Order: sequence, then structure tokens, then C-alpha cells
Amino acid sequence: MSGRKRRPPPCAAGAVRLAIAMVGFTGVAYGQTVAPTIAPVPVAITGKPAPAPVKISDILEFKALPAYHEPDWVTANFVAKGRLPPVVDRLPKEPLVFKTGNLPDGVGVYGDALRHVTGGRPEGWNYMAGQSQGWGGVDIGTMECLTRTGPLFEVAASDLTPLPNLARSWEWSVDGHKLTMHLVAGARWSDGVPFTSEDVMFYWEDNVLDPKVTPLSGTSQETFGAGTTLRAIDDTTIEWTFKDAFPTQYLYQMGYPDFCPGPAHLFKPLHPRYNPTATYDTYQKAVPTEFLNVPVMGAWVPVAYRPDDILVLRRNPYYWKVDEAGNQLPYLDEVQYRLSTWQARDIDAAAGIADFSNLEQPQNYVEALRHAADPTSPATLKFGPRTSAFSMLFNLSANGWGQPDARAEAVRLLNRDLGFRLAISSALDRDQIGQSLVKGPFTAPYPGGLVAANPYYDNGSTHYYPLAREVAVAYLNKAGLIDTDGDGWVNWPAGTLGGEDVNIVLLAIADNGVVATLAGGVVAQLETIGLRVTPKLVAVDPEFDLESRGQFDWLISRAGPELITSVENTTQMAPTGPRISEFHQAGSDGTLDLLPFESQLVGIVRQFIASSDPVGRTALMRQYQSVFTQNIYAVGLTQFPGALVVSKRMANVPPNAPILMFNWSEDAIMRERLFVPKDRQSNFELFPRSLPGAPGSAGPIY
Ligand code: BQZ
Repeated sequence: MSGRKRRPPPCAAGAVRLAIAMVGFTGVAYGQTVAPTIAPVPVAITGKPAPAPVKISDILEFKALPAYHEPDWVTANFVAKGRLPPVVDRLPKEPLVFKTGNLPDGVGVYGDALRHVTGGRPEGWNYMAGQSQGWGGVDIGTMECLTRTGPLFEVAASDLTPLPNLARSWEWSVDGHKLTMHLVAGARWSDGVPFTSEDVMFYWEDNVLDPKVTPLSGTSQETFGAGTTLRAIDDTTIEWTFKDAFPTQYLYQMGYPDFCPGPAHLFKPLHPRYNPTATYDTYQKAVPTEFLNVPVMGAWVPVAYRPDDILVLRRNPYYWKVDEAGNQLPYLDEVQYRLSTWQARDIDAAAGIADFSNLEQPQNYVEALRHAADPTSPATLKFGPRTSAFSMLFNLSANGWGQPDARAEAVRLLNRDLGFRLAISSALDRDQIGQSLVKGPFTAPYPGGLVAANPYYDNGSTHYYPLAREVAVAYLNKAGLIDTDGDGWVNWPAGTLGGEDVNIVLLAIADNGVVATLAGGVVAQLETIGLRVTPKLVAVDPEFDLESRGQFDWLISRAGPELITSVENTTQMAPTGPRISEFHQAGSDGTLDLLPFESQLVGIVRQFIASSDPVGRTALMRQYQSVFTQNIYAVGLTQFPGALVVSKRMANVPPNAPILMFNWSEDAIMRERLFVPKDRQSNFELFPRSLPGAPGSAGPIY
């Protein structure tokens, strides 16, 4: 990453003006490239220096231990009474063992509860068919995936590859087109049913590949490369076959949220392919949140639920992970999720009513910092890198995605015009937008594309079109978007939509205050050039309807792990398949009408995925960033850090865990290893000394 800061040459604005003059209504290519102007390198927000990176083998391994242990009350009340097998029979022959050297506070003790708050709401337990579990870490705590990525923030770049998880090991064929994976032999679901390749194949064949099922993550075959196949060799062995050789990239997609199999023994009988009375709609909704004790592979099992109030989970007696002393994990017997708001999560964690928050709403930063500065504060607060980055995305489909009407079609043609995108970028004051979220050094202009915290980020490859309203107005005039009726808003040219006012709908999923504030800022700033933008703020739920159905002109969106790390969700860096991109999917004829630079981005991403050469990969990411930002593929708005807020009660919290990098912090901090030392334990558990009951039964058992 070039640390060198280059100021744009004085003539840059003139060059941009000249370039604009070369661009017509549909013109896309500049007569000359615009000198790369780059955003100022963001001021670092640093706490303590990060600890030395580790190797994956420093974190975990799979091995048999001489003896295993569990909470005393489980032995006394369940094993001794024959209600559960001994713990050694509830574990794999070689469980996943967390190494003591990687435990910040060493081997833990059992007991107590982890108190979360979420602003989401659980829809049901069939995430394979698109149901949300209410975010906030709920799904991350119940789901386990073939590989794991969250903890990779600790891992040295030279050792960077996804952690083994349900897939404990894997090897490539000599020609690199086949990958054989070995599942954890002897692992069981929380109801004692064995986990096998049948679960993997049910997820792959009857959910990912079934065109009538859409997993919550939008996972499709293209997520693992067009034409990729998967088969089971035996109960604990699966074999992938890829078109490319050694596409090591896909190991990341085999983690959360793209490859986390659900229990086939529960869902298969509910799937239309195996149940003639079922429909795809009944399948999706067959296991509602009220269905308690749903079998999971995760550390905790849902045992109680009150809508809009609380969801409570208890330890999974068959959890297949231990510490090096042989203690079955998790240490924490209970996890609670108060079903409230994201704002409440910040406030409750700072006040000690909850134990965790990803502080990601800048409007709460100053107050939270003030709380944390008090030595008696119940929680620690640590800022990480700027990985919260927001852009405005243009719907670029001109062949019917989302069934656009005449107005929407005309807007999309504008969106596909680089000159128009340059005008929008030139009309926005990113500093003002950032400061409207929070005063101070937190925010920085975001040029779009890779965020500055991405290991592959290179300032010199990042084109940035800063505020230059005269450039914006020049383009609008050039394109014939002029206020012909004197009402203060530019009109379409006479032959388009009857010359009415241009009106662009900006979709914003207002599940937290950031998005609504950004939408307001964009609307207000574009008004200064007479461009009418109407914000459409919706709650979280319809996000996957309106957004995934392409029913928007513009969309405010947070950068996902693909722009934060490049190695996670990589296929989503460009429209590598008809249903992959957030803002450009196939039209009603099933084809993608990509612009030339988009096809270039797709090629770069595919080369990156197929490459295992670190130098080549870095060069490809620089090329990606240059093409993305020069073409203003999205209008970056602002980027800012998040802060991890965790109760001081909690031990084994990895230092410097980012709230979002390879995954959310709920995965990164490895909650199954957290514990509360005896002298800090409380009576926060709501169902102390209980275990999950039988699937579908009314609650926990004592
Ligand atoms: C973290 C995360 C854990 C989803 C969600 C939420 C949804 C999006 C995104 C974040 C929430 C929290 O993020 O904001 O801090 O706890 O849950 O899953 O924003 O609306 O659809 O992608 O992850």
C-alpha cells in the first residue's frame, strides 16, 4: 500500500471540466483520462499496537485428549441420571481443540451468561431458505460452517487461509481441479444426531442448487464458480470439482454465511422434493422462531423466545470443541438476545446492562467514549480500523431487472453514463457528510471500492472525484438536464418523459441511524445542483425484497467483507454471475448487460480467484481499484472505524478484534472461548443449570 500522499495537480479540476465536455448523454469514454486524484490518507485511529500475528496452528488443532470435562451440574443431573451419555461419548474422537497459548486469559471456568442486544428480529430457523435469525450474532452463534474466517484478523498475511471448522482438513488434487474435504468425524447436532455429509449435500443440492430456494446469504452455484460440483465420497468426506485450477479463494466462501449446513434430519422431510404435501413456501416457514430447541452445531441452542422481547439460548451438550485441558466448550452456559434496537445495544453495553456491542453508529461515539473514559465504566471500548464504509450504488441494469417503469428505465440509462456518475460524485461534499454523522477525526472521505483498511488497498490506484459543483452542473447542462420550468429542479430533455422534473428514488435500509443520515445528506447536497432525489427509507425486512429484486434507482449500502478484505465473498466484488451483484443483476431474459469496465472487473476478480501468487494478486487488486474508482462504479461517501464494546466481566476477549473484517466480531472474538472468572460471576442466567430439550419441545430441561 503506497503510504505516499499525492495531492491532485492544480489542473485536475480543469482536466475534469475538459473531460466532462467530451462526455455526451450516453458518452462513457473520456477523450483523456482524468489525472488520478486521491482522497487524503485517513488519519489513523489507533489504540494499543496490535499483538504479533499468529499461525492458524497457534489457534487450534484437532486431536484426542486423555480426558474430558463438563460443568458439574451436567454430570450430576444429566449424565449420572442416564439422561445424557458421558461427555467423552458426546464428543468427536478428535474434537477441535483451542490452544491455550492463544487464549488471552488462559483456560476458563464454566458459568454465567453473555447478554447481547439486537436490533433485528428472528423470522425463523430456516436460514438455508432465506430466514433471518435476527442478526446481532444470533446466526453466527447457532450456525457452524465448513471453514471459519472471523478470527483471521489475528493471522499473519503469509499464513492467511480460512480456519478449519466442520471441515477439519482438505487437500487439492495434483491438477488443482478437485478439493477433498474431511468432515469432523463423530460430531453431532445438539440433539445427538450425527453430523454427516448428508447435511452438507442437503444444503448444497436442495437449497443452494434448487432454483426455488434462496439462502439468506444469496448463495448460489456461482458463489463457488460456474459449473462447480460437489459430491459425498462417504459420511465424512466430500469432494469439490472446479473449472479453475487451485481456486483457493472459494475456501473463504465455505465459511459464514455461504456454507453453514442446517440439520437435514429436521428440514429434509419438510422440503417439497421429499414431501409431496409441502410447498417451497411451507418449507421456508416450516420451523418458526417459536420452534424451540432446534438442532444446531453451534455452541448454544434456542430454548426460550418472546417476540419483541427476548431470545435465550443454553449450552449445546454435544458441542464438538474443547480447550487443551479437555473442558467441553462453551464456558458460558447461556446467551441472551434482548430484541430491541441497535441504538439500545450501544447504550446498554456502555452502561453495563448488556455485555457486548459493535459500536458502529457514529452518533453514539462521543457519549460512549465519555462513558468508557470513566475508570469505573463496566465495559472496555476499543476502536479498530475504518471498516464501516458506505457508498451509493447505481442500478445499472438496462434490460429489465426489477421490472422498471419508463421513469426508472430513463434513470438507469443515466446511471450507465460515466459523465452522470462523475457529476453525482462531484456534487457531494464527503467531509460534510462524514461530519454530519459525528464531529471529530473518525470519518474520512471514501472514494469507493476497496476500503483503506483492506490489506490490498493502494492509495495510488484510487481515483477520487472530490466536490466540484461546477463540474456537476456542466455535465447536467451538457446532458440536457436543465430546469426548463423554473421550479428549481432540472427537467428531462423535451423528448424524455414529457420533459418532467427528474426524480430519482434513493433506497435506504434504515436499520440504523447511519443510513438515514447519509440519505438525508445526499438528498440535500444534490438539491444544490437542482437534482431531485427522493429518499425511500425502509425497515430491514423488505431489504431482501426491494434490493434483491432490483426495485431501486440508487441504493445506500455498507461495504461488505469483499471490499474490506478482498478474500472474503470475493465473487461479490463484481457481477460474476447473474444473481451475484447487489446493484446489477440479470434482466428478465437472464442475461447481464454489463458495461465494458464491468466486464473488465469481472475478469480481474476471476483472475484473482484463480491465482495463488501473492504478487500477482496484489497487482490484480490495484487494477481492480483503479478500474472501479476511475469509472465511479459506486459513489463512495464516508468510511469510519467501529469500536468493540465488551463488558469487563468477560475474559479471553482477543485484543484489537475489529468489529467487521473477515466477518463480524461475534465470530472474530470466538465467543465459545469467552468466560467470566468466578469472582466476577453474577446471577444473570435466566435458566440456570438447564439444558436444551428435545427439538420442538416447549423449553429447556432441568
Ligand atoms: C453485527 C451483525 C452480526 C446484515 C447486520 C444488519 C442487517 C444486515 C448485517 C452488526 C448486524 C449488526 O448487522 O449491525 O453490528 O452485530 O448484525 O450479524 O445490519 O440489517 O442485513 O448484513 O450483518
